[in-house]
Amino acid sequence: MSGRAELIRGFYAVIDTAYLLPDELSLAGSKLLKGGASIIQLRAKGLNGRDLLSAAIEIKRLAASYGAVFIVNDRVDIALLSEADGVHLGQDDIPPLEARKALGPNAIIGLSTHNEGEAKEALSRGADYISFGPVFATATKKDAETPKGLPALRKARGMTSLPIVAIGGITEDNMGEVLAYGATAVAMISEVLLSVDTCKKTASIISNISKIHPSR
Ligand code: 3NM
Repeated sequence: MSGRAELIRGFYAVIDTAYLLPDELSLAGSKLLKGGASIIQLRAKGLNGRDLLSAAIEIKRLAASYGAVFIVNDRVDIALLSEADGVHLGQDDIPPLEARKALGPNAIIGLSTHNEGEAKEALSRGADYISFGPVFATATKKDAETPKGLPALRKARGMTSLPIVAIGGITEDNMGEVLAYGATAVAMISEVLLSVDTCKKTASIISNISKIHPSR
């Protein structure tokens, strides 16, 4: 397990090709970072390897200049080549322990979970943090499972000592409840990327999280 997992808390930003064209990815990264994001994941389903790697290298450079953590979704190869801080893996992706062999002991490795059993197993599978979702209904992930709800998030909290990034339908309005039910961090995609001003929205979310939960 990486000692850097404690960096996973508060607002977890995601740059997603669900809402951005390939040439908009790094600009979105700058806006999120200017707004104060300290964790940024690049989630680019369907982007070819060449374009994905070049976006990852650029966003890693930007994130590093702000001292922010940069995580690549799914792709261990792109995480390695872009010198990302970590990778976020689905249940059916390369297993976390195998990803660690490639990325090394300091890599921050996240694992998507959708039920109590997956949350419980994540630590022994080598994850540094888990995501749990979808907490609420989401239009962003087409194959998302049915919403799990806040009580399921609380149960997942009871199953693991790892940081939990809640995801799915989270907004600035409901994030306080999500944190109260045990999330260590809140991931929001459409709420931020579809907002009129991504930078201001990010700053507002971060300022509100620190008011609700000064420790996050
Ligand atoms: N993963 P939004 S839900 C990428 O349940 C993703 O694991 C999920 O997008 C999971 O903040 C989701 O726009 C989409 O609802 C989250």
